[in-house]
Amino acid sequence: MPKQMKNEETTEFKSYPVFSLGSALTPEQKEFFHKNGFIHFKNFVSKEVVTKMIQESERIQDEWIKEDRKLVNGTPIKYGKDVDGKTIVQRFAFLNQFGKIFQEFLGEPRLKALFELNGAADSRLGENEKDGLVFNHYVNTTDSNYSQLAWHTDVLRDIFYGNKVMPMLNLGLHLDTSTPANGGLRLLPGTHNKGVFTLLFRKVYYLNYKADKDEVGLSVEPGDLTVHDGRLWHRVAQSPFVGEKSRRRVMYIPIICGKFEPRTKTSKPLLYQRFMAVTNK
Ligand SMILES: O=C(O)CCC(=O)C(=O)O
Ligand SMILES: [Fe+2]
Repeated sequence: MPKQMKNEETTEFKSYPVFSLGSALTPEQKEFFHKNGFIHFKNFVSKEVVTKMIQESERIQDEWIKEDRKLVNGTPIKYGKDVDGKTIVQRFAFLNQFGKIFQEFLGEPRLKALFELNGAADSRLGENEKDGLVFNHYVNTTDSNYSQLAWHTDVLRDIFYGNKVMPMLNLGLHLDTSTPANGGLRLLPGTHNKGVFTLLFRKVYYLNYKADKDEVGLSVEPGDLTVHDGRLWHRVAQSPFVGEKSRRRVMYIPIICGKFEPRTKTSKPLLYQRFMAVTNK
């Protein structure tokens, strides 16, 4: 048994309502999000689009491997091994700058309907800021180094730099079927609006992988979209399976506001990203 699995104590998972996103959010959807700090929309893109996105990610992955690419706009790329021993990219950044299908996804008008959940008038997609469109590929192999993530909030970067915590959302487009029994995203509902003490100390950042009795595990299918508040505590649980069954691919794009801080070819890795590179397993 891999040693990390001892943290998987949760056997029953709370259910939560799933919604469908039209051209505007409904009052019920807004209320659910503000209370819980997350929301799940079914079938945001079709299964056919998901298949094309995966193919396109594989084409880009092959290019990056061939050119031995280490950074995109200063953000380190994570490599790992697939079940067959082949080198794969386990975390792509700024993928939207490499494939048309990804840029088209970011242009989907319904994404704009979600800006309202962020509150700020100058909310925008972080297409060329932060890490752009991120693509995570988790798979358990005997030597996989990227199969889980410890408890954290996504706004820690602001805190790390001593900046004011700005409103931020993370949109996740799920590319594989994933149920709580197969690991995946775990959220602690309602921890996004409990003040600075909860934000800083609800868990020990990046070192704690333990299940929480109040955590919610997502049940998603390819094409589903989730939104979580940047201040919401969450983790990625390791799949108890090894091999194909453990595969989980998900893309993230943040909705951000405030000062425009684009990253370019000449950007250097941030201290924070170096820190992440050593704490992420
Ligand atoms: O892979 C996921 O679903 C979440 C990843 C995550 O929380 C992060 O990269 O900050
Ligand atoms: Fe996160």
